[in-house]
Amino acid sequence: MQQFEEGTTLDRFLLETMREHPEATGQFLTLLKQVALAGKLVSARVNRAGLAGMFGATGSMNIQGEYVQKMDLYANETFKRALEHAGVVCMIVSEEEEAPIFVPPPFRHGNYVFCMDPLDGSSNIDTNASIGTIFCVFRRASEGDGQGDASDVLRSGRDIVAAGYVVYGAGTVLVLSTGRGVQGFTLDPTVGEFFLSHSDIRLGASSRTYSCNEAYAAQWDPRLRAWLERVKEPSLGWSARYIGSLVGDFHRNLVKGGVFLYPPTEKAPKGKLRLLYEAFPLAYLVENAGGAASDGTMAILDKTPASIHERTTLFIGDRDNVEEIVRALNT
Ligand code: P6P
Repeated sequence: MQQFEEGTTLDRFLLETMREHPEATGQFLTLLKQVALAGKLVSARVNRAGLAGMFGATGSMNIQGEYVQKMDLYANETFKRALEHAGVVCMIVSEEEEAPIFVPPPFRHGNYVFCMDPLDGSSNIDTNASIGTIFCVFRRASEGDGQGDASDVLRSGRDIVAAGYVVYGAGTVLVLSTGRGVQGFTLDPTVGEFFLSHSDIRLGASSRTYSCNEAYAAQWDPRLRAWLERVKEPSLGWSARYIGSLVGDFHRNLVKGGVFLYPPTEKAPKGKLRLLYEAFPLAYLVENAGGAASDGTMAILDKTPASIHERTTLFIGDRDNVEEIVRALNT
């Protein structure tokens, strides 16, 4: 794959990458550019949420039974509009909407399906912790050129053609993979452009950092508790890092190494995180960066959701660490 020097714009990177696909119609390129546009708009609003009366909850609850933050709604609408107006999708699935979203007239349908958590970790907005938009893209599987159907999203994670996230933190970074490695682009808000800042993100084989909410450890499988106690042996030199915002925790682990765990709990017996628009995208990224993602029995990307808001257990990060956890759970 062509190497790009840091400072390359996202647009040039996408154009050069698409040149490697002569059959490309330009819809894929347009889709990713629209994601970047929506990311810029959400970034601007997140960065002044406290000034624009955008802190706090709306008072309503979403399908997940979580209080919807004002910024959740803004992010959801911004990404929907950016994708619907561009004629590149035949359906959108959002954490914020119970049913799939179909492209309204007069906008055209496109060849792709977009699945997103528009603003993950949004309960952290008022604390200024990193939050983010997580997404993955499928080519449509359904016939015809009208709206999509269940076959377009209730499918294996191996069908994903692109995935990424926009993390709104100290800076705004778009991390993206189209199947050829993982690249990171940092937004320069003074010029409104994403520039290549992480040209080839690769995970090491293992790390000594774990991310989990240890308050729930008493509810875990005892074999997992035993693994956690083993890594706490002082001579091993492990450390713990946990923000409670999936994108923030994942981005740190992707850039510096680490393994994230969200096992089943009494409150979330199938795990808390959603398969289609949280675990799938991050699993696609981590595998393209040399890492691994599992639900404790199988690779996340080998799963097929039975419903669009299906939850899953998630172990994700450096390959050796994930494999060690899976072994511990299967002995
Ligand atoms: P807990 C945020 O609400 C979220 O969905 C993820 O971003 C985060 O990883 C997880 O929940 C945190 O869950 O139970 O530790 O508060």
